[in-house]
Amino acid sequence: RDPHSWWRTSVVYQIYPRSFADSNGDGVGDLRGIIEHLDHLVDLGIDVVWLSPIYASPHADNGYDISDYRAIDPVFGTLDDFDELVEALHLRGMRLVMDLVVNHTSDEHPWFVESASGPDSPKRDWYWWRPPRAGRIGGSPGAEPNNWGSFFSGPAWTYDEASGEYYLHLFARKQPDLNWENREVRAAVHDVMRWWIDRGVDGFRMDVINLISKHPDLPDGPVRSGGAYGDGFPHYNCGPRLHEFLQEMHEHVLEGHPSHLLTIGEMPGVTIDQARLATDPARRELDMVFQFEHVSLDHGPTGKWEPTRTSIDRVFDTLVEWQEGLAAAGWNGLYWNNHDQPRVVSRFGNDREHWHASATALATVLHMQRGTPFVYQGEELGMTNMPFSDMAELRDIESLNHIAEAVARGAELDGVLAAIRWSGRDNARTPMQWTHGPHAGFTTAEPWIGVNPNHDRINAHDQRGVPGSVFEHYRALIALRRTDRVVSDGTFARLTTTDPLVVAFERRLGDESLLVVANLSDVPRHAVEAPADAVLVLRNVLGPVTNLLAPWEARVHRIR
Ligand code: ISL
Repeated sequence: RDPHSWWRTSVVYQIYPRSFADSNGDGVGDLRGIIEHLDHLVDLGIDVVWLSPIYASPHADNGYDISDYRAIDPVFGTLDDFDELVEALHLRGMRLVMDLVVNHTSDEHPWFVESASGPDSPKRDWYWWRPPRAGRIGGSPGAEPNNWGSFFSGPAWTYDEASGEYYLHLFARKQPDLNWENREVRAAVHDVMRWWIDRGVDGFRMDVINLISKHPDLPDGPVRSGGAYGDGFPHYNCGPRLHEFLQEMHEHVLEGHPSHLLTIGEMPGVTIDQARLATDPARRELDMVFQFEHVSLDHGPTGKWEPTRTSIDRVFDTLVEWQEGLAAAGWNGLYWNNHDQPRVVSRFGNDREHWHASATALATVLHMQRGTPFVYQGEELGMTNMPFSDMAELRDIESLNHIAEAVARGAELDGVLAAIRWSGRDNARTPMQWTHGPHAGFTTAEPWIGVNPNHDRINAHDQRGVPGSVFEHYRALIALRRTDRVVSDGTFARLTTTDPLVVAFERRLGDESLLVVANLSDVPRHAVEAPADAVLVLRNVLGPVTNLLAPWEARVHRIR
């Protein structure tokens, strides 16, 4: 096979280092903790590890605010630890993908410090500085250069007294946006990428890369009734020069590498058409993107803090649209979870009565699709959302800012907390559950965020090598992708069913095919019949195979 398309048969495991494993007893996960647990990834059959940011950072947003792109934050270890990790992964046949966070830096990055030193700074133009709105006094309410809100509450602008100007930050005020219009900025990013490639990394997951090209006029966005800010999204999502910037990066940094550097663009809000443009190999931009449609269906009209129930068949419909939309050109990044999303078994499954079956059914439906599956740490154990009961247990800046803003607006704290329990990012960030012992075996100290009390029944120790466990089901799914080319290369076709909660699809390559059938509900339902000569290759529940599917039963049949 073509050595350049290794990524088409790979499964990626995302590590959120802060919450994975603490080796030095300070309550925070670190690089040596990862090195000590590589056997877990080997057992699972992982090909690629994606590390959330480990660079020097003030940690306003847990490392997505970088103050030095060429240094490891001491809380995670040293460059020596990093080199050792790369070597250890490569030795085991795994690759490493780094998080590239270059839509913004930390406000403590020397580039921004220099830029903020005054309007004459040679780096002034590296960020988006603008005077107050005409006729307004800087720093007064409504004087911001435009009406955009930040993703993390409040306006997208912060006033700088010294220069009398504002700087743009689509995220927290400690995350100023880089100005990609400036070619020096792009060259500096390319340099950072080359530096890590020279150190042996195998690719990049690019944070909110669809936001790097802003409409240079920064126009106001529409304000929804009752809303405090305008929606700037149309002016910076997949902006005018996005594809040019991605092609330039490809040409200057990625092309000509002896193997193939894996690139994954995180693109909240991206449409199928935009994703196809970004991932069509002929256009030389990215290998795949993370889209967000299927994880936005339970957001209400004002977003994630107004969660609504969605039905799982809508979620599946959406994934099918992406399968079909990227079938001819482009490639899907497949995921249920990451460090920003609530846990899938709690969100779309049933983490009470059907915890095991729903976790494994959802895994089956995702992993049998065409694309590259991502497993987020703990997902392979069926880790669940956290029963946060008090604000003091939360750590995420997005949630904390939202509470402050909502309460100031007069909202009841209980209602706000209920929404956070459903949608909050800290659900994904509780420590990895290694054992049923103290702190789930994550640390010997007080962990930086509380451990989920259910680690007494959900943990790696009780699942690895135990037939029928969630872990072993993930292992089997990953193994099937390795051994069966129809899983990686086959076409995808949805099969119509009379029952919307029973989903079915076929993967086909030449005259081999797989039939995937799943009951995505809490009650038994009629199965889609497989041909008489079909062989059952994978199933997530025990008991005789009948024409009824048990609650959340999933079956994979091979048909020749
Ligand atoms: O979870 C979200 C907020 O509701 C998402 O919109 C998220 O902010 C978005 O997916 C971008 O995420 C990435 O960039 C952020 C960082 O906080 C996230 O952790 C990261 O994955 C800013 O760097």
